[in-house]
Amino acid sequence: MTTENAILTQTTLQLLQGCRRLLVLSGAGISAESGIPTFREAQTGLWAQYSPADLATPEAFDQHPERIWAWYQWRRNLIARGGPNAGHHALADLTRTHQVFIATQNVDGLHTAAGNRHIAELHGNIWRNLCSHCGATNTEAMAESSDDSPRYCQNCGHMARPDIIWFGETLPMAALQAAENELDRCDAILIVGTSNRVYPAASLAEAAVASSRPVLEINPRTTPLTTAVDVHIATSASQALPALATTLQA
Ligand code: BV8
Ligand code: ZN
Repeated sequence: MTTENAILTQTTLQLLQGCRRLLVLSGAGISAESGIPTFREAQTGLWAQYSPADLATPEAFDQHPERIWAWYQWRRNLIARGGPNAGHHALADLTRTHQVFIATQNVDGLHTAAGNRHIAELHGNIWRNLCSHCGATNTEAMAESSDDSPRYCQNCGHMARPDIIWFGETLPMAALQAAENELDRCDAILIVGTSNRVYPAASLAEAAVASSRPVLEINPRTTPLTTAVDVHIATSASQALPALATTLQA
C-alpha cells in the first residue's frame, strides 16, 4: 500500500490503465462536502446531543417517531440545500467513457441526482417513505420543507417510516447481491468516503481487498482497510474524483 498526497501518481495511473469497469463503494464522506455531516462528525444544533447510531434504529422510531421524523427532515433539508458536489459529478461524468457501478451506504440520493444510474442503495433512500402496515412506498421530491411532522401512508393511512435500513435491520438482498456480482465483474474498485466499519456493507470492501483487482481508497483519513488497499489517496472526494475522471478520460 502506498499513501499518496499528490492526488494521482504513476502508481495509480498504472493500476487503472485499461480499466473500463469500475465498482465504487461510497460512504458518508463523499457527501461531506455537500454540507451533510458524516456519522462520525458531530451533528449540529438540536441534533448535537444525539449520536446518529442512537437515532437510526427501529427502537428509536417506535419510542419517538416525531423526533425521528424531525431528524430525517433536518437531514433532507441539508441534502436539498447542498446537492451533489464535485465528487458526485465526477463519478457521473466518468460514465461517458467507463462503466461505473456505485454501491453506496448513503441514503441521500445524491449519486442519482448527479446523474449516475447504476446504483445499489444498500441502506435505502431518505426521500422514500415506507408503510410498515401495508408495504406501500412513496417518494418525495428532493426539496426543502419546514414540515418535519410524521408522514402517513397514502394507501392505508398508517404512519409511514423513512425507507431506510436502521441498525439491527437486514439490508435489501437485491442491492447487496448486485454489489457482490459487480465485485466479480469489475476491473477495479474505488472505496470512497467510508470508515469501513458498518457491516455487512464493509464486507464488500473487505472482499475487494481480498480479490485480485486493484483497490484505491479515497479518504483524508485512514481506515481499518487502508493497509490492505493498493493505493490510499489521502485527500477529499471532491478533489480526488475530478482529477481521477480527467486523467482516465484523457
Ligand atoms: C444488519 C442508514 C442483520 C440510516 C445506516 C456483522 C454483520 C452484520 C451486522 C453487524 C455485524 N457487526 C455488527 C453489526 C451490526 C451493525 C453494525 O455494523 N454496527 C457497527 C456500528 C459495528 N450492522 C447493522 O445493524 C446492519 N444490519 O446487518 O442486519 C443483523 C441484525 C441484527 C444483528 C446482527 C445483524 C445495518 C447497518 C445499516 C445501518 N444504517 N444508515 C441513516 O442513514 O439514517 S449505517 C450509516 O452508518 C451509514 O449509512 C453508513 O453506513 C454508516 C456510517 O459509515 P460511513 O458511511 O463510513 O460514515 P462514517 O461517518 O463512519 O465515515 C465517513 C468517512 O468519510 C470517514 O472515514 C472520513 O474520514 C471520510 N471523509 C470525511 N470527509 C471526507 C471523507 N472522505 C472523502 N472525502 C471527504 N471530504
Ligand atoms: Zn399503508
